[in-house]
Amino acid sequence: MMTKTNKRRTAESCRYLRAVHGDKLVIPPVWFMRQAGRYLPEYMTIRKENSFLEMCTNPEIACEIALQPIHRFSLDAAILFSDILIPLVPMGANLSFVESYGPKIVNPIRTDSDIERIKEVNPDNDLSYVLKTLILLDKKLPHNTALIGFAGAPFTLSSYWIEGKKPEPFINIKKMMYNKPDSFLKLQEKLAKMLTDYLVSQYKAGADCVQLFDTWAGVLSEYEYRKYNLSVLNTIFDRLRAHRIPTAYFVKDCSHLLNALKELHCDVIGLDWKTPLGHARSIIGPDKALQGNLDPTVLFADEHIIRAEVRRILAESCSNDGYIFNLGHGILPGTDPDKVAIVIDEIREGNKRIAEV
Ligand code: 1CP
Repeated sequence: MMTKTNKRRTAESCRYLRAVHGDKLVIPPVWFMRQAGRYLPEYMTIRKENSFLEMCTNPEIACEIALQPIHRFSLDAAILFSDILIPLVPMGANLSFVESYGPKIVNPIRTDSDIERIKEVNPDNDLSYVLKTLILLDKKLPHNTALIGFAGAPFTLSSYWIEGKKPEPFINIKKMMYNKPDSFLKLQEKLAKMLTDYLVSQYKAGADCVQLFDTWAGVLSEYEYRKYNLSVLNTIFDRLRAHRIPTAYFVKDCSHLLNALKELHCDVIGLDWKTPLGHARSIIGPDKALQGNLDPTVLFADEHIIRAEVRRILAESCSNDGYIFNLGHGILPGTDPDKVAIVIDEIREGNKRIAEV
């Protein structure tokens, strides 16, 4: 059993964890969703020699890639290098990542017997390379840099698995949800069981907090989100809370879901860029930290625009206890790393410059 329970990083040493616990910090902690990967030249150098799956399954390589943005930008948190779809492989998905196409699963889940055939996963055996990556990262990260583990949430994972590819326009998943709700819920429950075990193992291997990415759940109405998603998510968060594991949850296109998100049993809610932070705080209340929400395309604008947008978001968040700066979705391929550095500079140094004037 790969266990690392004495945490090297605590809320005392680590600004990200302080914000997760609800502390108000004058300069908020900052990290970026998808901060390792295709926009970094040092990632592309390793990528030329290896397939994406080789990179995810080799702990030394995965550790090196996760550290690349930390070395370049001194962020407040590192995130495991892996992918949300990786744990579907030991469950039985025949997954590949195809150049200029994205993920492809040639045996999608469509019928009850497909759901019956899903294999139980033992993360310590079946996903040991992920846990080894976390153990390496745990040793190498400075004490003030949090280590975030992650997984995809059940709805988002099943959207890829049922469609077999990038899920838009969500026809097959919604067809199963409407026509065979019991089968759909059975699939969600199997995923929830796997995810709970997987995230507990990630925590024991060294992660300080775990984030569930529910990228596509914004295609559900609030009614559907409550009917098909909320309680499945809360069974995961309740089990993680029983282990005292800090949890974060991100859903894109979430403006219509804020009242439901308030009811999630997690510590941090990540917001997309279309949702005003102040409005989200007024609905979600003071009990959760908020994370977000610069539009990732702002990083393609000129420097003075980027700095003004960062200041606007900081101003919106200033009354927030428990706030973590991030983008409203992942960094886009083609982003100039120097623009990422400008965002960080504005967060950390901008306040001081304004005070000096
Ligand atoms: O070809 C390559 O070089 C691989 C590109 C790549 C990378 C770098 C993929 C394929 N996944 C990843 C890593 C990854 N994915 C990370 C770790 C990197 C980091 O943040 O530092 C994380 C957290 C993810 C999460 C992920 N994967 C999400 C949720 C977050 C989000 O962006 O919404 C999703 C939806 C995926 C699916 C995925 N993985 C990769 C692709 C091309 C896709 C499909 C995206 C789509 O359907 O549009």
